Amino acid sequence: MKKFLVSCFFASLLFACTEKFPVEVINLQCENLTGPVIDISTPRLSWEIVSPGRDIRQKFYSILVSSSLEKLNNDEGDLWDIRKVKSDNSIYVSYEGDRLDSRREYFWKVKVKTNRGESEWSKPASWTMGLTDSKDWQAKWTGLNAVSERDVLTERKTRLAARYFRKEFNIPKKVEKASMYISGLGLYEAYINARRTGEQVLSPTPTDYSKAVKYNTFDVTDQLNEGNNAIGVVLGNGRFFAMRYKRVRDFGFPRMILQLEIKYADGSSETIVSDDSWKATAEGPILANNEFDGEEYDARKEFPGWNKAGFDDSAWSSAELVDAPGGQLEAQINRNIKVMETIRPKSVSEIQPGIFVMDMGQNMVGWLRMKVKGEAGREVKLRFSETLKEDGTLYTANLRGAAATDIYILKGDESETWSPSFTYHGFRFVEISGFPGKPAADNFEGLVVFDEMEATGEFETSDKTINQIYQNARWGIMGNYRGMPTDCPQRDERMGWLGDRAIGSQGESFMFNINNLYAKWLDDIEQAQREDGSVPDVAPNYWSVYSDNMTWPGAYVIIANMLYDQYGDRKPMEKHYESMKKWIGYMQDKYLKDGIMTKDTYGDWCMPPESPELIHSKDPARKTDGAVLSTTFYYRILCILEKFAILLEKEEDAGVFALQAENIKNGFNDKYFNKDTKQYSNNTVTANLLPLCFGMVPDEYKEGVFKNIVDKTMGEFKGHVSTGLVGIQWLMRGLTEYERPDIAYRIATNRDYPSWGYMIEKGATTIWELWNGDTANPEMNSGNHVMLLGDLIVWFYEYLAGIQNDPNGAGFEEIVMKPNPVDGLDYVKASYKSVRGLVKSEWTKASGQFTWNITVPCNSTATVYVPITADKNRVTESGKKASASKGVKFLRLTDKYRVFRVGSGNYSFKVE
Ligand code: RAM
Repeated sequence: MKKFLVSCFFASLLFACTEKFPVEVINLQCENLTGPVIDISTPRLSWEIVSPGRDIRQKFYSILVSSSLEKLNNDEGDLWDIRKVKSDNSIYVSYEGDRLDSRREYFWKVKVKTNRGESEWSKPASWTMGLTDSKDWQAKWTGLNAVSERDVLTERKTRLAARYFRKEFNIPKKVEKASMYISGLGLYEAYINARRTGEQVLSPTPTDYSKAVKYNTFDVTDQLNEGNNAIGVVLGNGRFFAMRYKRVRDFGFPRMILQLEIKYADGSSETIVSDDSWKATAEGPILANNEFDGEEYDARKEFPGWNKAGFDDSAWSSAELVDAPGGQLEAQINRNIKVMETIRPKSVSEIQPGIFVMDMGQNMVGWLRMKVKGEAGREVKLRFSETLKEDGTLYTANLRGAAATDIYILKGDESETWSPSFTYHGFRFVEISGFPGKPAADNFEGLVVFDEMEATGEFETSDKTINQIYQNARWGIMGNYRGMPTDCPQRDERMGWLGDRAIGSQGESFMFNINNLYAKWLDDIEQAQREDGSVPDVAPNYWSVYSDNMTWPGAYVIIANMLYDQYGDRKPMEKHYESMKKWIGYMQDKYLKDGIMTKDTYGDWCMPPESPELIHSKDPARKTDGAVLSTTFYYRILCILEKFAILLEKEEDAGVFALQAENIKNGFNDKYFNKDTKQYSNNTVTANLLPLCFGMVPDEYKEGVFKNIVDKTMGEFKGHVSTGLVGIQWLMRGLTEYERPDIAYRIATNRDYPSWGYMIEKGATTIWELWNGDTANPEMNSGNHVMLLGDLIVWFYEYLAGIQNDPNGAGFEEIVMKPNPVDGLDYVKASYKSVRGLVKSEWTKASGQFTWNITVPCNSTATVYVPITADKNRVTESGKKASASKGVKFLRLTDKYRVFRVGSGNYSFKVE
């Protein structure tokens, strides 16, 4: 004690004697997941530290990994035992213990020592290894290649009945543990003894099945009985069997691989595998299923008891051994899709005798659950649409070739409840016909489906338009997750377009924990890369679009960068570095001419056109030159690649990228910049904005270039957006960085055309594909696209609330908290669950006083910009002069902010 006091005394000569606080380690994650099944030999472990104290920083960590919970509880880390490792790192610590075996569950815990106290061991967590070796798979790819009578396989249309498979087996003794590994392509539903396995829908996650196939793992111990048992599997088309023969990629008839491993209490084991001993049929109730067209279900064709033991399957044929799809079998670590919410319809009205239109009140993605009672053979038809025509009937022109129709044929039971298995719709309205009697809202429920990812952000302001836009964006974003980010959920497209998600993904990262989903998408992109280096515009490449440009494929690099910045995850950049380099080399060789990246495909896609019915502007004065887009993006991508090369310690590459960037900047400025007018190219907002935001504009011209952006926006466009998908990715941040958050705020709150608020005025509950989505040609006017959000959500969190990962660091280790309290906003409340824990920012402006409560997670520090004005600049924290408050260090004064540095903890600032 005496010794401690003495050292404390000496330490206090340097800084105040360190106060101790309780510290706890929580939220243990392996590969970003709680309790996952993985097949990665060096999984990465992360944890969070919580404490009521301020300025808590990790100094040491200890990790134990054990082969049993018992051992772990006895502090016996028989696989990995590392104690007191001097490190401040609490995320993505690579496992370096003994070899991990297939099928085993591993238990782990963490303990940390911080600058202000030590934690106890955390609660135990675990992960399970999947089948890590291809030899572990004894199961065979099994299918049914026959075409049933109702199947249609023409160029423009495909219709295929679902395939049903069953297998009975006997369990003679007590089961200790049973695990089921399954991949059913395109989609599967599995049952054991009539009970559904897992809650997932539309699974497994979609891939290029010739390159990778994801399997799911379930602990099914509870589903087995002693005696006779049965497994039943239903296969739907998903993205495997082509939804259209023309244009959409086809992988063949549905097939599956399933392995059920049973460990008995007496130590013996047994494995049930998919093979030709199974029985199969395509004559079941799902007559047709197709994500574009819907599902047809004849309840009279159900076979009661088919997924239980004892069913007479003599009419079924033998399942066939089929070719493997070719892709590597891997444990799926991006989450499966699930029914995440249910909503009640708002109204049902009869628009013609026997024809009803139901309004869900929200443009949603998923399907209906219907309760119905009527005579056998009656056909209820459900047609889906996003909007209505003026006469109250469905507007389906924008669905293009997608039939988006479900059909249910009644079996005549007392009460029948049905929802489809292998389709989904993007809809707000449903036309119901054939319903026995009058359907009521009570007969239906809307099941909202998307990838089961943790919601990480909350955002609210005093502005109703902003709040509604945020909600519309949220519905659009979640509705377009389908194991990949899709462009739209309703028409015959639903593809993973790269360009739509470049900066948008950063905004999404505030709302959902998208790390594993986007890491998987980068794999999809890599798998779609051509031998010569070309990266497609769509991945997985169910549509083959290799048009070579910078703005769409560039998302490959931009998203890897987002995963590093937002999550501190180096793996995506490491894993994809070589393919990115190959891609940029390919583009250089083919399209770099005289210092300009010449190739572009889409322009500033979907900018507001000059007349309402147009999809794309024809006016050369409004359109940004393609080479301006591709060259600026090329420059930006070189800068990111240089950053990657530095982080990966590839100095030579870093030098090359830096030099290339410098050259392209000069070439670009020579060709496109007019020093007299301070304009780039034809002076569109996008043409000036991109070089400005990317750092290509010489310092002395920055102001002039920005003035052109302001003049154009406020003059010709009267305070409205004038960009498409490309410019919008930087617009809100660009305006704010150059001190005009008021214009960004105006753009965000406009209610007239073109704006997100205009969409709301016109009844939108999601975000449209086109600014003029209400008047344009229906060929391309989805009501649920997220690409025009650009950097809006990023701006909400980083600039309105002021929660931003410090661009010099990664994963919110250093946080920049810099709100922009624009005139018109009274409050902003936001929270974000970062990889290091909760970050919060809540500010209010009332009676001339600015109050700001913030939370900084343990093991992070924040640079805090407290907004001041000429007459209001006295800053307090928890009632004390801020610079004198504990844990708060004054850094500097700017004309708009008093800047402090704080450690973790809760702070309450006031400016008077
Ligand atoms: C359309 C989609 C998509 C876009 C491409 C270029 O098919 O709307 O969102 O990225 O075009």
